[in-house]
Amino acid sequence: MLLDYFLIFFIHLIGNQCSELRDHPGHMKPFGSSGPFLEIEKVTDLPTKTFFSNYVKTKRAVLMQNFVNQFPAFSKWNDQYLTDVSSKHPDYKVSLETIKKESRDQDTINLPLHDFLFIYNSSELYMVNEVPPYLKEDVVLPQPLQCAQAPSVLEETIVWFSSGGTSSVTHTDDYENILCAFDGIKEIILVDYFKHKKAADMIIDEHKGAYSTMDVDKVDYEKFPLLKDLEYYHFNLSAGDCLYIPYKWVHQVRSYGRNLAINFWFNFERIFGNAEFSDECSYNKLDLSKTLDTFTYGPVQNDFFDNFKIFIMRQVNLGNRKIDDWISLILGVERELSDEKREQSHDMLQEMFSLMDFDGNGVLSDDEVIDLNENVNFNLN
Ligand SMILES: [Ca+2]
Repeated sequence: MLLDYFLIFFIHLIGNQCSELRDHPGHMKPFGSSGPFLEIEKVTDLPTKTFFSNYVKTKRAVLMQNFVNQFPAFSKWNDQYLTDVSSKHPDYKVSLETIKKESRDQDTINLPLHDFLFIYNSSELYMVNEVPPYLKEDVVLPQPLQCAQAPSVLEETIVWFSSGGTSSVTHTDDYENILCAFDGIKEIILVDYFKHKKAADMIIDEHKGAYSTMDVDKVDYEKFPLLKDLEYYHFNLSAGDCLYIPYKWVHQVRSYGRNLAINFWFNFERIFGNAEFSDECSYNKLDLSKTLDTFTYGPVQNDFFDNFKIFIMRQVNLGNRKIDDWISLILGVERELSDEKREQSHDMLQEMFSLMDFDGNGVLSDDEVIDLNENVNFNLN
């Protein structure tokens, strides 16, 4: 009798929740379109030290207005100029996506840039490619990455070029990101991962590619019920502006009009613990001579220990500083483990953690991670 009562109660509760989700103003509408909305912070000047201490370290997005309109690429990169320059490099091919509404299983093709320019206005083609070597002299390193050791964080610089009408999946990046618009408008939807961790982890359901399988034009609140808890930053990124998207923040991007953007992916862990910038980096201005052809950058080959340390730094930077964070992080994704293996892993993690937590206070500090060295005996049994 009592059981029947509870059963009816639960069915009622679940039923109510479903109809509430179906009635949500955002149900079957574009991702993020129903709000609630938050106001994105805006700046017109951002020296390196301020950028790292106020935004990268604290994981806050910021819109940087008029940050690239002095770059040669901003004034020079019309179709004629790009055709002339790329015609001199017919062997260099750029990678092109073949449909404007992003699908991660779509085909890509490779063509010289001048061939793309000839057809991009009448096709679905979308160039997503590293800044070609012959164009690097037109692209300046953004102001916040210019001072002292900051340029060494740069991992990849990607050009996004289409005739507009593109729409990305809802996703997160593998790196910190500065996205700069050179032509056209980008409509951005951003979600603070750190404020909405549970919902964000549920929405980004394709873990390997770090994206969501949801249809960005028609989001299903019944399939992704925690969407109801999200708050969104929704704004346009105009030509000349850059946006800092912290690592892990969820974003979705649409583009309008001839659309040219460059994103600067960078790896904060490369200067983790070494980011004590001098005073000069509190007021450094944009130096137009720091173009991408004047220094080398890109992925670095690390040995096993360096990669391990970067992994730990990244986790600490994401706020995973306690043993419980580590257990849920590692054992949470290993769903297939037997109870015995789970117990063993649990003990191993605990032992590893206590080796890293040098002062034994149960919390990994920045200094403990910086001081971590190969001499710590990680040969756990
Ligand atoms: Ca500690």
